[in-house]
Amino acid sequence: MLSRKEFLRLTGLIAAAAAIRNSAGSSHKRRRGPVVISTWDFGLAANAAAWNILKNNGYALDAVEAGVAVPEGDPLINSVGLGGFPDRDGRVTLDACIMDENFNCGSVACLEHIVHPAAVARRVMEKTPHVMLAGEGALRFALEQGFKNENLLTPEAETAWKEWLKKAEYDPQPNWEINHDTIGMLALDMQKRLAGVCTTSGMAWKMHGRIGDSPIIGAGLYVDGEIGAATCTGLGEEMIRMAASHSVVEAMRSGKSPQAACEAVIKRYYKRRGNKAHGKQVCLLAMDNEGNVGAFSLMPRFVYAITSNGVHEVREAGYLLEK
Ligand code: SD4
Repeated sequence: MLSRKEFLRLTGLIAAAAAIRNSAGSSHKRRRGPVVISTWDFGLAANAAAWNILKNNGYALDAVEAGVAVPEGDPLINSVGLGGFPDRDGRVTLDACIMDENFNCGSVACLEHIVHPAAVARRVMEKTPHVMLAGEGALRFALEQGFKNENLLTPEAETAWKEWLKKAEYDPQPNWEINHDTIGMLALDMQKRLAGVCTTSGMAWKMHGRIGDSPIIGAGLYVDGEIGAATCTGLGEEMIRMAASHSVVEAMRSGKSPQAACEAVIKRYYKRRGNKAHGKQVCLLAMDNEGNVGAFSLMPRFVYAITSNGVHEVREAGYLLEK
């Protein structure tokens, strides 16, 4: 676990990185040893948990599951797991998926009452013949698997929801507003196995039953152990339209670096969506099977956490549009 002092020192790196608008986010140097990256600065604490597994020659899949369990269990994070902001009916519904290096994958969507949806997604992958379970069926499966039924709506989230109800305006904002921030995490272990996970409470005040990109294999997450992996954060509807994570992996397959792949996918999205893309945030994070990483977003302020060689950093990604 990072101490608070260490955390503040690390997050201070954001300011330095922000000065270099388009150069950050890329690393074409070949890395040795394990690497873990995750979306946003809360990824630092998640990476630290994943790193404890990776540095001891652990499995990338175990590392990503353990990593995202940190924000999932943190009631102060309003966009993932416990304490996530609810939908417009006051229900906290979670989306998550997980994928290993060999196309094994599992997913849960619109799951209520379970703090760790990513762990449930892994059970779907390992214990069922299916890839995806949703809603009531996902909850029933989680309970059968021994997960605890808990109230995920914290007093703080309930107060925020009641405040929202006064006007009840549904206005998805880019991610520097507090209403949505997903954690997507990608890891490469010492044996060069790749894995990824994506977990979220989705957009605050969404319609009940709305499912974002985060539990959708190919949209919120995609892993191909022979090529690389990608994950996303931002407005899920936009990521689904462009099959974002799969598109990034396919761009890497065609020879692009992780950075070039993220940039190409964002540019294509913007070219095709034009004005409809304005005001919407779309953020991509990628790693190839050598541990080189890339990140790029449509609009500014996408940051991600990276840990390699035991060094934890937050970097700001390059972006296409000022606003
Ligand atoms: C969703 N993609 O449910 C998620 C939210 C998110 O930064 O990533 N926010 O649309």
